[in-house]
Amino acid sequence: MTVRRTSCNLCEAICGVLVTVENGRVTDIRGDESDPLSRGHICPKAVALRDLQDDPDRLTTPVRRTPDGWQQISWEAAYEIVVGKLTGIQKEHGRNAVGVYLGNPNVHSLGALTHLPTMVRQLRTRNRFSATSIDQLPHMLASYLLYGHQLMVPVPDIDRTSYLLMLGANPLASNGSMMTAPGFGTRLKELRKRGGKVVVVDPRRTETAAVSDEHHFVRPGTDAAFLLALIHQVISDGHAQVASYVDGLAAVEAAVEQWTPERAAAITGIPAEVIRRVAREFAAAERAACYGRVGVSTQQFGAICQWAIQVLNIITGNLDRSGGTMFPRPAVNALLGLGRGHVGVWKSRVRGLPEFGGELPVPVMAEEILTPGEGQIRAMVTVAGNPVLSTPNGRRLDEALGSLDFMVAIDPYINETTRHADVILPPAPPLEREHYDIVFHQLAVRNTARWNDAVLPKPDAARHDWEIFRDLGLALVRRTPWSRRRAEVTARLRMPPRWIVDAGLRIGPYRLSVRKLRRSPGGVDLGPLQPALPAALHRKTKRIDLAQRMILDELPRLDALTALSADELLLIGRRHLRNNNSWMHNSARLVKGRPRHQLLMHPDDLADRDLSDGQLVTVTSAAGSVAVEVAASKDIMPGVVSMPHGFGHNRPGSRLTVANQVQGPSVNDVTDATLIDPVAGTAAVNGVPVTVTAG
Ligand SMILES: Nc1nc2c(c(=O)[nH]1)N[C@H]1C(S)=C(S)[C@@H](COP(=O)(O)OP(=O)(O)OC[C@H]3O[C@@H](n4cnc5c(=O)[nH]c(N)nc54)[C@H](O)[C@@H]3O)O[C@H]1N2
Ligand SMILES: Nc1nc2c(c(=O)[nH]1)N[C@H]1C(S)=C(S)[C@@H](COP(=O)(O)OP(=O)(O)OC[C@H]3O[C@@H](n4cnc5c(=O)[nH]c(N)nc54)[C@H](O)[C@@H]3O)O[C@H]1N2
Ligand code: SF4
Ligand SMILES: [Mo]
Repeated sequence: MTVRRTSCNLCEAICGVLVTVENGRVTDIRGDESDPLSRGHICPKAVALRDLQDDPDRLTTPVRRTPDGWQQISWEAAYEIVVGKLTGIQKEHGRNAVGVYLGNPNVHSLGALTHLPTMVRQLRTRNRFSATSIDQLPHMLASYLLYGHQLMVPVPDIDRTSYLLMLGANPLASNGSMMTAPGFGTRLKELRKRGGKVVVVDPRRTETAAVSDEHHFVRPGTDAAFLLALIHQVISDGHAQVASYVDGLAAVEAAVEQWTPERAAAITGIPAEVIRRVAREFAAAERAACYGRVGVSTQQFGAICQWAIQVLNIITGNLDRSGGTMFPRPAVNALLGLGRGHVGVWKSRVRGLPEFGGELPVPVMAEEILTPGEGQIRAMVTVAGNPVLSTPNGRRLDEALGSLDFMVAIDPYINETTRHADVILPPAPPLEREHYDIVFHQLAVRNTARWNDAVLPKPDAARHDWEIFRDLGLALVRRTPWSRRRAEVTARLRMPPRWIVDAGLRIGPYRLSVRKLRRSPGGVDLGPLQPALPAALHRKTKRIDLAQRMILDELPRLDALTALSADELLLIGRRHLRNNNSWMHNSARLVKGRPRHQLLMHPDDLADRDLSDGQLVTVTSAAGSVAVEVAASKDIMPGVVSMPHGFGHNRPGSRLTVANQVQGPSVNDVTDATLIDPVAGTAAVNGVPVTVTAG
């Protein structure tokens, strides 16, 4: 029996874990007390890491779809089919005829971060998509506009703050996002024990709201009005003061002039006196941080919300000071590996939505496959993604994937999306990989660093994800004429992830190396976050301009928001501690307990429609409808219903062993691909108008 150390990579909290291995099999997983960031915390998902390892559903060799079913093939044969098909289709129909979707688990895998972008670049297609545009795109846009780099994202310094204002986030279920703060519940307790205050704004009284000082219901999709009114109040109270490197306050003042707390109250449902008081408390707090996540990103005013959150922190002097919102300084600078960003350099073919950072927004993916004409997508590459369940109007995408000439999925499972693939290439599971977290140290509430050796050996016949990207990338680049670029790409693809991390550590601010980190397998503490502005800004001027035209020009759109009405019903999402997006529903250990896919609805809304708790109802939007059990809940705002995403495993051909508890429908069969935030095309899956009827 041996105990090995690694980190859990299933969410953004990157908890250190101790894995007990007996005779080559995992027998126990627990928290690693010596990790300076997670301090021993884990959640139930970590324990399911062993299920991924031993999962009978998991593919261990490439497979090819044939008329007689799935057939195992060798890696070499698989690569030959994939590269032959992709290059053939591009030759005939142009480069953009191949589309790519990169899903969430890629940001949790070192090998995907080091090798996937290089492989994708060899396809030279503009039809690139990822989970970003149904997730954190508004954060990245705000960071790009204000700080000059899409990944220069400040995080709330929750270990030192005295006032945390949280919108559209439920870290007690999600374990935190765009904010790596393992053991968030404990950190929240510590905050309140210090005399600090936590205020939650959410259309549902969430698990996080339940352990906070205050919770306010907000009508979905209207947070922008609330935030602009906070800014209005701070400025009109004379409490706004900006650092010497900040411009544009006068323009912001003019832009929010009409946004009085009274006007915002009528739209949001949050009383004017509460808005006024929260603004004053926030401005007066010794150290305050405003933070907003999925609920204020994947909605129609997501970009305005994320900009306004930054503005509120900046004008109250809380950006870049301890206890406010701060920029982490990780041992490997993730900003170097990714461009600063750009927006609107090209547009999607059918709807004309802008690219951001080289990607088009996911709400246009299905139409780009289904609409004939030059530039139509005829082949797809999906990597660690299940967009049939994860993106709006999933049924249409499902149909679109079925119409392709060719599809390859790099994924360990045959699921709702990958069942459409002609070839599936399964990577080795997380416990067989080495890991350094390039992305989430960049978003962590404390500077730490940790290298993980693989816990278990990879069988010889298996391939790591980076080896798959390397081999595909090499095969693609080999088909191009010799050039210096080709030589550089070849060298980069051949470099193992460990070398890339080592180089990043050596040139990083702490001059570390993989060898040094391996001496402290629980991780090293690099201390609390430090002020970094204005030097760290990715702008030559070293100045921040609040008056961003892209945002200010969009504010008049808010005029269309009407006062709350009694007969509207808006659908929002939710997460549960024991679910993980669209996968892991085949882990018996995780799904045990009561079903949790129900539509939550306020008892008054049920009564108004003669519906009763537990009954089967139909939820209908402009995009489609699903049948689901309804559960009465006083914790949801009247006029709002909530359903989690990632369910809908009942599609034919999916090969997952899914228990009865997780047989709910996919909420994204109801969400609408035409509902977007037009600023950057982010999918608005929160605040979808629906009706709920019996049956
Ligand atoms: N309505 C609604 N929809 C949402 C959301 C919402 O709140 N509401 N949330 C959105 C958000 S924030 C996100 S991030 C997306 C997530 O949606 P996706 O990008 O689809 O990501 P997952 O659902 O995590 O999909 C995981 C896929 O990756 C595969 N996989 C797991 N591990 C690995 C691995 O190590 N390597 C490879 N190659 N594959 C792996 C799984 O088998 C599965 O196919 O969903 C979005 N969809
Ligand atoms: N257990 C678990 N953990 C996860 C995941 C998971 O699937 N399961 N997914 C991971 C991923 S990919 C991500 S991106 C993160 C997300 O992390 P979080 O953003 O913390 O996740 P959610 O629980 O979806 O919280 C969103 C909240 O927004 C609220 N909301 C919806 N609409 C609105 C609105 O219009 N205004 C306001 N103010 N609130 C609104 C919802 O009620 C919900 O409470 O979680 C990550 N962690
Ligand atoms: S919170 Fe849970 S899922 Fe997230 S990293 Fe920690 S143990 Fe893993
Ligand atoms: Mo996400």
